[in-house]
Amino acid sequence: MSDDLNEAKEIIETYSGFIAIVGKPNVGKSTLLNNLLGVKVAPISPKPQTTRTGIRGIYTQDNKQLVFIDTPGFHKAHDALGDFMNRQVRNNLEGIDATLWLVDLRRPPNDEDRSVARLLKKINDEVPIYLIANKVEVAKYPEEALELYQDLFKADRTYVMSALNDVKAVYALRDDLLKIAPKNPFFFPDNIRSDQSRENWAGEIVRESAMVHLRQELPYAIAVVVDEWRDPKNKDEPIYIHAEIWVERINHRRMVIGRGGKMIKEIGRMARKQLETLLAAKVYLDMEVVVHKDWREDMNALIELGYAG
Ligand SMILES: Nc1nc2c(ncn2[C@@H]2O[C@H](COP(=O)(O)OP(=O)(O)OP(=O)(O)O)[C@@H](O)[C@H]2O)c(=O)[nH]1
Ligand SMILES: [Mg+2]
Repeated sequence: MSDDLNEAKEIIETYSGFIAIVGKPNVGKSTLLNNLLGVKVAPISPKPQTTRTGIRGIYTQDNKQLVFIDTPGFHKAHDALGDFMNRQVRNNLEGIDATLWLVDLRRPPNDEDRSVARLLKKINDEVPIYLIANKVEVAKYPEEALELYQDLFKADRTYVMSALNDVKAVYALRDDLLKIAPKNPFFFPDNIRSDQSRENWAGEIVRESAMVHLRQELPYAIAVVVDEWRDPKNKDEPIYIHAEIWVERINHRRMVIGRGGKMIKEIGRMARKQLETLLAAKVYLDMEVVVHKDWREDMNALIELGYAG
């Protein structure tokens, strides 16, 4: 083969790897995913169990591609939705090239961390597992906590960071992961950042806002379906998005709407602002609160929402 041909062959050689992000609820998995990508693909909230499905976020740099899989927080399930979420974690640990195990350095490990560690022990030995010790900037005893996590499971590497604030640390992790991506064709086109439809993505932004605003059990009794998205004919007009907010009972509906519609207005305002910033366009967000009795235990409803299988 001539030198020219050798060179050409090198240029088209591609590397691509699947990387799972796992940990108990609320440790910062989705925050890390969004910051690894530099765009918001996954919802984030201060409440546990925000992420419900395995969301793929894709990062491409030259001839290398990383496919990150953000998983729901692994937890003790209490209903069919919780079972589905835990299954999403287990299923996404197959066929991967590396795992990022996130923990919250503010506290020592608890039972949920111990269940995650048991899950990690079942992963094929050849797959590297990186311990990401997160929230270091707000941890009082980071060294002591880190030691306890390291005792739980012997990871191949450890990164101590703030996924929220320390972009440099996040990018250093990303650079290391680019180095271990195996030789593979790209699994996604190089301009794609997520495998979600735009409707699903917008629904997650609305659900994120609902989770932030609602209290007690209510955030968990909500699902959002975007069933209409209309791009405007003329650029000065807004994008029209219709979102159904599902609740389990009539009294939930009352609480989501709030006195004089105050709560739904707040939820809508925050969601619309986010959508407008992320889409760099005006958005008309039309929301409707619908009662689907006990949808979290209703297999047909779970299938319709994509929370089954
Ligand atoms: N101080 C601090 N807060 C963080 C950091 N990373 C994430 N958070 C916050 O922790 C909360 C949970 O973050 P998420 O990214 O939704 O956590 P998650 O692990 O995806 O949660 P689930 O989807 O519920 O399992 C949010 O309020 C984040 O802003 C960090 O490095 N430092
Ligand atoms: Mg999450």
